[in-house]
Amino acid sequence: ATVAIIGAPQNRGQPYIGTDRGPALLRRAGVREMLASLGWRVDDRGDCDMGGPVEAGWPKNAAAVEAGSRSLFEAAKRAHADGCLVLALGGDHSIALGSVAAAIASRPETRILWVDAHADCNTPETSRSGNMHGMPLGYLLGLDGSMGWLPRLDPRHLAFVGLRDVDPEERKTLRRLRDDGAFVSTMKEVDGLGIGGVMREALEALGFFRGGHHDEKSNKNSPPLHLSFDIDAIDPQIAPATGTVVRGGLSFREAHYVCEAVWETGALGSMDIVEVNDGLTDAAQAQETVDLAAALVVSACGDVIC
Ligand code: DIR
Ligand code: MN
Ligand code: MN
Ligand code: MN
Repeated sequence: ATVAIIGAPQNRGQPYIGTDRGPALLRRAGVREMLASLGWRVDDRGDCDMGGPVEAGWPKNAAAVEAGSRSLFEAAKRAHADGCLVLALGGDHSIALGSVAAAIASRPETRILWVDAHADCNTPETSRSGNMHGMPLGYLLGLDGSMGWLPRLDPRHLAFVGLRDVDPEERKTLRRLRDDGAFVSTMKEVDGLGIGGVMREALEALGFFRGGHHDEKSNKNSPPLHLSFDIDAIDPQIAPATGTVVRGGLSFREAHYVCEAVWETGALGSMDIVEVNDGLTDAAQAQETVDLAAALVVSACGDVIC
């Protein structure tokens, strides 16, 4: 089986320089070699063009973010058409506009697992920051118009894990999404149920059996799963090198468990790893975060002990 790696060095979806270095940092951390040693054929398709310069306006850098996401959309669709597991290396989370859209356009039943401290379902209207990395789900769900080329994400195909920093308007949106069939969980559920319980509920809500591909109850005919992993879902003590740190996040093991549980569905079709930024901490903290991000990718791609 082949994993296609696509770099999406976007920083225009949020205020800091540095997320654009994510793809290079993850490659340097050895993602490709680690995936190869798991038995994957690794097809690194290089980086997409992330669009033009910083612009004024609302939302901020709308043209560059849309253009960048659209070039990832096209590249990811080609990789899906080639039958690859599609791995998008961010970049800020605005790139999910492209990667999630490509997954849905390629296979409309795709389920989305959104692992993040944030709900990223603002719209230009509800956003207080104007930063588009807080809006990809708003656009994908069509909450306030959309973009002409974006396919529509069905809220019943969406699950959140790790939430803890959600704007007031987004809270209303989350309640509506939950009424419309999305699975919404926060760090409170991780505390209450443990990460095992949360992942079981999330994957069941999306229609998967946990551990299915080892069991008779197989996920063979299940829809594909897209994992969109924002590194800020993890506690900043463990993953400090990111732009919007929020205390009280996933532990090292909880983050790995999420990825292991995703792998064990046997349904992983695509993944994003986003929001790593080595420009905001000292070098050692940055490297720890990069190495963790790389390890999580490998975990989701089958690095299970037995
Ligand atoms: C906030 C922060 N909800 C916003 N979002 C972040 O700007 O819309 N997402 N940091 O990762
Ligand atoms: Mn995010
Ligand atoms: Mn459906
Ligand atoms: Mn986030």
